[in-house]
Amino acid sequence: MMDNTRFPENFLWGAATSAYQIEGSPLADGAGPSNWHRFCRIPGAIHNGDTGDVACDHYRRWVDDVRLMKELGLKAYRFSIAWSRALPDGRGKPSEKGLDFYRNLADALATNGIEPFVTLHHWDLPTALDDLGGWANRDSAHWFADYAHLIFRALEDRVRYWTTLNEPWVIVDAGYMHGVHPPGIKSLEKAPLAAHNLLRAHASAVQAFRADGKGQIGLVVNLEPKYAASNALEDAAAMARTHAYMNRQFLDPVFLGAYPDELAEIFGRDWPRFPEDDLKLIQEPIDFLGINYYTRSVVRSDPSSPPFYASPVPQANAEHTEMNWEVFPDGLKSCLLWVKRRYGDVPLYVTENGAALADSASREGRIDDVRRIDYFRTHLRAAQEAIQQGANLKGYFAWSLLDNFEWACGFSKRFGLVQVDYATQERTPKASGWFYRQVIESNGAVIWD
Ligand code: IFM
Repeated sequence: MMDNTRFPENFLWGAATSAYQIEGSPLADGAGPSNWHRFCRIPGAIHNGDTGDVACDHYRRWVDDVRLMKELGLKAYRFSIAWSRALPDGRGKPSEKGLDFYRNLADALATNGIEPFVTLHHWDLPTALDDLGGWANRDSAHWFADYAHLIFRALEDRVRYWTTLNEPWVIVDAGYMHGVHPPGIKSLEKAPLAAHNLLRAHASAVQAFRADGKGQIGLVVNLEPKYAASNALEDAAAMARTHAYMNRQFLDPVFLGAYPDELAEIFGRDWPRFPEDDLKLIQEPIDFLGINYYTRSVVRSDPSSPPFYASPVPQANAEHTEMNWEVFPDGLKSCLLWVKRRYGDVPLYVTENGAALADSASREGRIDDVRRIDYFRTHLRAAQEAIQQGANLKGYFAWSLLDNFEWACGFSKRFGLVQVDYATQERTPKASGWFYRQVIESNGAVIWD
């Protein structure tokens, strides 16, 4: 009989980060600039004019950071590769120094018994490729497959878990629909092209992996359950449109071979006719799915708000994080079970989950982030309930190991298990970091205390 207070045996407990958010030294050792390096220089683009030029200085402090992971008892570490460190121009000649950074990191993780869980692309595209149209250019699928192949070969003996893209929906929605991330475009025409090319890129990289890669490979999506504000038909239809756009746009093609019909309705005459062969390619089977979960949203019909004709309904009485995201643990359970119902019994990982909160230190310097502990506790309970109801969940990664550069919000939001003092780069594990160590040590039992 399964012990209901623990997670399955060999459950992979980890924490996650991404390259641009923590590394700093973006041009060191011959690396090329990325789209984020350039975007941060646009006046007004990033809160407070912050940049990833230093961030957590992880590029120079990675040895200490691995020691910290060990101290926190992590079994796995999810990090991403900066494409323009490996290939300064995005294509062509690789940089051995850039590749060595990740080889050394993976070796140090192995020495400390920590499983590397590698993301190939977490939003930082080389500017050389951005200049060619980025993900709106059909060739991006080939650029990505070649880059992926290079990384598979460089790290093949060191890495067993791979993911292609992190949150392609955010790349498209923030970068090509609303222009608040690079490339800063607002285009109903380019957004579906970028989404489609991201899926082609993902599948082409999986094919390259099948040719000679070792281990397992998956895709990471961010899911946010949508609830209708009322039983009215218009609200249900508004909910279905936002659900199709955010949650089904990437998963339906991968698992079912077709885009949701609602997308053609949303994009109207800008919705392209995609070649059948592309949809076959996109169905290339994956070994697991990574789900990033933070919140839910409640929506209502809104005739004044094209192209979705839907608006979010604020939940005034609910608890919210500093991102103004509602704390809604049950949504994690819903997502895990929804994926199983709709797409089948694919192995799942929660590849990100966490809360941005305004932490304050006690006079002795302790950071008693009880609200973050509560966030982890309630979300892990929801994850365990999902497992009991049949979700094939294999691991969980807290977002994030360190406070870091939160994209357009700069350094104003703190998600870390470990506090970073950006003036001195001093790292201080928060109470949530020590709590998470107990979670790992007890294989989840402490979440019920
Ligand atoms: O910081 C981000 C991360 O890069 C992608 N997922 C959501 C996190 C919090 O916004």
